[in-house]
Amino acid sequence: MQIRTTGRARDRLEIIRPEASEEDGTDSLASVVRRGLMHAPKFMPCRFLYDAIGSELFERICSLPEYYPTRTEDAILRDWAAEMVVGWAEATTMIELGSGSSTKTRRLIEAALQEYGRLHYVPIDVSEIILEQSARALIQAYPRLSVTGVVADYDTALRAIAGRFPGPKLVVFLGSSLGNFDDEDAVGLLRNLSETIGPEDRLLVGLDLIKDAAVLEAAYDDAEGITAQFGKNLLRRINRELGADFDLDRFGYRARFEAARHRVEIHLVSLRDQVVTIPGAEMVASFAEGETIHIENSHKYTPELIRELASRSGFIEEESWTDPGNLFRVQRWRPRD
Ligand code: AVJ
Repeated sequence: MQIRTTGRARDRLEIIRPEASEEDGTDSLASVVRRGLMHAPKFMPCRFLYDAIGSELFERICSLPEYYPTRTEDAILRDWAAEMVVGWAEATTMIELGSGSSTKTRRLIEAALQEYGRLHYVPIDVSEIILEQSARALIQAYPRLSVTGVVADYDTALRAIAGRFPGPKLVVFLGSSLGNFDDEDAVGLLRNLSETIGPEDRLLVGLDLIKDAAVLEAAYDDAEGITAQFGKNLLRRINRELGADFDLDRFGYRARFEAARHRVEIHLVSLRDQVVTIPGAEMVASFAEGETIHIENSHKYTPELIRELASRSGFIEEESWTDPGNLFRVQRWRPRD
């Protein structure tokens, strides 16, 4: 479908829902629960944290006093967005991985509209409701903006849009979202990208920097307990969707910075010996007191680690921007020729 870059708002919006291919294995919750809870040690992939309630809790996390990444990155974008989007002769397509509510991205959208007069924006997110709401708000707010929203996981989405948008592209990957991936998976995803985009295209990545462990741990275990709720919501989701009988009061929450692995590791901790029945996954899970489910990793970087990641993934760092406190870093990469 061809969409127009001016005119009535609804003519400037399309939403596509590409099917995941078999090999992308967007596994069902049941199969992931079986695999993860039978494994020793127990684990769950963090993408299951984001159901409707989880996405809402994450939005709340973003404005917590302890959770500095969102507002710090936003301040960097506020100060430098104009520099981040320059370098092309014509209007770019801006592709965003994990767009969420696109709040911070408005800085980049406004800067690009200023620079090129128009912009095509391609937000990619697994959450259809959030994607659609924010896309509607954006086209209402900016008459020279057109949007193709892609409801899919990253690999599926990138495959679906490959070759679809001619002209220069800026791919943005903000909020330290890449930090959820283990090193090898991050390199895999970035390599896929470096094969999709051309020599003139650029990648803008926001990553969280290594700092004092107490600051990092507070950011993932806030005083109000919102982040703990976000983690424990996974159990509530398994109860609801798979008919399980997790008692949330019998699980604690733990976030620790593991310096050697340069990441914050997040676990749910069984507060006693207990047995949980999960009919939808056709299993029973036993927990010893103190046993954990590893639910998330949030990787932290140094500038050297970031350059190393770029290089292993087929990119070269072109420019970078940090805040005065050196908490967070946004960098622009170009494909290595
Ligand atoms: C969405 C991966 C950027 O790691 O900081 C925040 C997720 N988890 N608090 C992060 C998260 C708990 C967040 N990312």
